[in-house]
Amino acid sequence: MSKKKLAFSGVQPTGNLHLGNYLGALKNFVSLQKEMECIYCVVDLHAITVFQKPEELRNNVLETVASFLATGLDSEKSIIFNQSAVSGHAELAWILNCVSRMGWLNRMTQFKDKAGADKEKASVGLYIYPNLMAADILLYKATHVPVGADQKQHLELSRDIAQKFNNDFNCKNFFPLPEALIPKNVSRIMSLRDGTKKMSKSEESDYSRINLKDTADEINKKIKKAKSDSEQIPDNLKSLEKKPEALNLLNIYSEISRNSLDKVLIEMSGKEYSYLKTKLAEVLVETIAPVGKEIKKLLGDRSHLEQILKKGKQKANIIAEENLKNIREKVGLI
Ligand code: AQP
Repeated sequence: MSKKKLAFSGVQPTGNLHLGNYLGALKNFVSLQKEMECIYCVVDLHAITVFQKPEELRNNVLETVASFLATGLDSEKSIIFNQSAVSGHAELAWILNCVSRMGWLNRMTQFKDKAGADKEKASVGLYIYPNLMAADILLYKATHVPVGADQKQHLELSRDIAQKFNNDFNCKNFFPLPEALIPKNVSRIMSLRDGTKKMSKSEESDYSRINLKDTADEINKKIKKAKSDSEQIPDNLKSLEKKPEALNLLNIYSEISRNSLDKVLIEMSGKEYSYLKTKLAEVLVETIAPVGKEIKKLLGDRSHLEQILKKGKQKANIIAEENLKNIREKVGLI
């Protein structure tokens, strides 16, 4: 087995990227560039498992690339491309559909959440989404996958699929078992309106999230309106157990201000949440508003973004084709 470390991760072009995507995934993408070869993919085939308007999808792909660059990804260091441009993703997904088991997919909680009450009406693509995710990762024989906590179950499935493929085709260690890299305290940033739901692009209320494109004014307004708590800030985590909104704000402040949660609790204990909100808005404006400006600037030159995708596609395709050749051979495809 090759010992080379390789990171792969994907982001769906389904709307404005937000603080959850940034803290849960993108921030890690950037730091990994110093440690290993990295492949970051705009997963448009995943996006269409739920209907997307074609024109919006095209724009969202470019906007996701702009967000990658604005948060610090370097297209010289990392391979940046869109999933549908490398057909090997779809081909390997089909092969893995035949390796993966119905029982495994039936346990996936994201399908249950996204399909909602009427599962009969969900697309087949949404159901087999985790197999495509396994194909994304295994196509490059990635060893590390930086993701938020919501993707943990899918990643475990990718490992099971890799293991079963290696067993079925008698090729021990052919696919490395990919390791999830999930940040500790910010693996699941919650909605600003409901601390039991994760911050999400598809949540209807824009006040539930901080978008990377938000202006200083919008950030200030959203943090001011964020749900918190009527009591004073406690000095310990135990007292926050039943206060998910308050804990979420403290967690975000801790991460953005680069102080441990313990230190933040010492700084904040006994104070009103309005004090925390003022401080939080300050650090968020400092960190996120420049990212938003950069995204807007980058979107002014679409051909530059298209060029990055084109170059990334060429590089990704070389690795994918080489691996696919071996995969086809293992499976017995001529
Ligand atoms: N709230 C979150 N906290 C921490 N990490 C998060 N991620 C997403 N939301 C949070 C991580 O961001 C990466 C890209 O996610 P995605 O856009 O591909 O899909 P998603 O997880 O389905 O994100 P959304 O915002 O909830 O999109 P929609 O609304 O379209 O379903 C992943 O690594 C994810 O873990």
